[in-house]
Amino acid sequence: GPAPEADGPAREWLARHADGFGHYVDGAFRPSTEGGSFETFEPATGKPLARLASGTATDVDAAVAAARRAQGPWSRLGGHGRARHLYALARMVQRHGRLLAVLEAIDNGKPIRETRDLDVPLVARHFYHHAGWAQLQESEFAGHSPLGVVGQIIPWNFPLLMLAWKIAPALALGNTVVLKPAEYTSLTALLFAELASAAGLPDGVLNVVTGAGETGAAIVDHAGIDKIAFTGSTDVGRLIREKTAGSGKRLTLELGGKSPFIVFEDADLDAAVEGVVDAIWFNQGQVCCAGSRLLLQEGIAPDFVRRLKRRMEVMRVGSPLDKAVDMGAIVDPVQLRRIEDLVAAGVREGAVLHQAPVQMPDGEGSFYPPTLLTEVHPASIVAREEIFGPVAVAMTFRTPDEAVLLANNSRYGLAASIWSETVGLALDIAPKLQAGVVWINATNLFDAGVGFGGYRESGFGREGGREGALEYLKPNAWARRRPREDV
Ligand code: TXE
Repeated sequence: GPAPEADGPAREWLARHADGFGHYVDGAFRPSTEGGSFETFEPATGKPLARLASGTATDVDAAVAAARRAQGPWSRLGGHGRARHLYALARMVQRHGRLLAVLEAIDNGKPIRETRDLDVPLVARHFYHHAGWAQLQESEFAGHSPLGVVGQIIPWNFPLLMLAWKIAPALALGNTVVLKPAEYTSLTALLFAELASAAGLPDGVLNVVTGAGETGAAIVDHAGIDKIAFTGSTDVGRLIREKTAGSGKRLTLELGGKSPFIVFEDADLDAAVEGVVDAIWFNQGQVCCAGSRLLLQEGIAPDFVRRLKRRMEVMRVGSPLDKAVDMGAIVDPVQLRRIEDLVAAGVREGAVLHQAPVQMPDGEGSFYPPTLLTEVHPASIVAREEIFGPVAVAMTFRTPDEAVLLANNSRYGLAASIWSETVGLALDIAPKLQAGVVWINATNLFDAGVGFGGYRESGFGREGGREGALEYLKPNAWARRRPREDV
């Protein structure tokens, strides 16, 4: 196969920070006020990777104060002025794309092929897209103003992409940010902050405070924050909703999913098999909108499962820096254990386990093979719970109506994917699915211009496009007294 991706520059960057990272507040890195820190590990090897500062309420307070000072000038810069900065951030991501892609692969465990060809290009595109909204702000959103200081808490499955989804619209529309990356994967956010300073982003516009759940809670509780935007687990989302109720803070939540992937008898089965690969084995299945519930029409179910098992046999699991692998490592041993426990529970409840005999890397890395569970009962735990790993669960249906019922039999409502060569059938089913996004003969497509988000326990609010922009603005009902000559 091809030579592994060169990781020299990323390792050198890490070595320069061997003494540990601080929080990025007001344009510079600062140690944690109480000196607390924690270690992170490389998912593919289990080896220590970096030492990060644990953010306290005092650290959050300093970040909020810096963001508050910066917000007036940032807002007064106007849409065109801010667009210049967003274009600069987009170009900066492209210029340092290789370094960011390698660091993301090392820190998260996802394959370099994905970070290089998807995460990083989508990040750049998100900033370009939102530079456009900044330029259009005065004309498109007349009568709206920025919210102020926003607190943003992101997960570990797409560390840099979730940073972009959060900060690009917030900054474009005149807000300033206090961002907390996930504790497993904070490195690309810290590198981004370092690069943003060098690219001339004014101090205090973006602040990054690292730490675990307590640091996130300190952001949620801070009285000086005007909005919380959260992506993560449904449990933490619920807690944040309770805590912010009545606080006056705006809130958007992007939470879990258990998205249906519906294959009708007349589907292009080869295309649908590739769709499953993308739906559930992309990013090791750690995707909020992963097509994790495979709903197969009875007539093709045995054939489809046969084809899928053959496809599983040629999946390659290995080092994230190997350019030929399809799947890298699971982000952390805790998550790996969660996947193993859920699969074991599924088997106890009667599901049949299919794991291809793919070669797994040696050593202490957190790897898990591509997995399929069949004979899954719709009421069983693996049919209901988000596994957040490379595990598809298959069920069958007879009629289109039954497919809709089964698809909607979930507390979530993030995404859905329909596979059929009959356009009339697909278009009939699509609006009946309770999902924030429905793909037809496709899956996992993202566009900076299209609002992404869920219903029900998948959360509320949209990210991307016009709807996403409005989540960072407030409407003003005001009128100026007209001078006499206007009357
Ligand atoms: O999520 P958490 P975890 C799901 C997925 C996964 C499970 C657990 O099923 O297996 O959640 O993952 C911060 N106040 N998803 O435990 O804890 C935390 O530090 C404020 C789906 O890692 O929700 C991190 O920055 N913040 C999901 C962020 O919340 C708090 C992506 C997300 O971590 C906090 C991730 C608190 N009390 C997990 N506690 C998706 N929809 O994509 C934690 N955090």
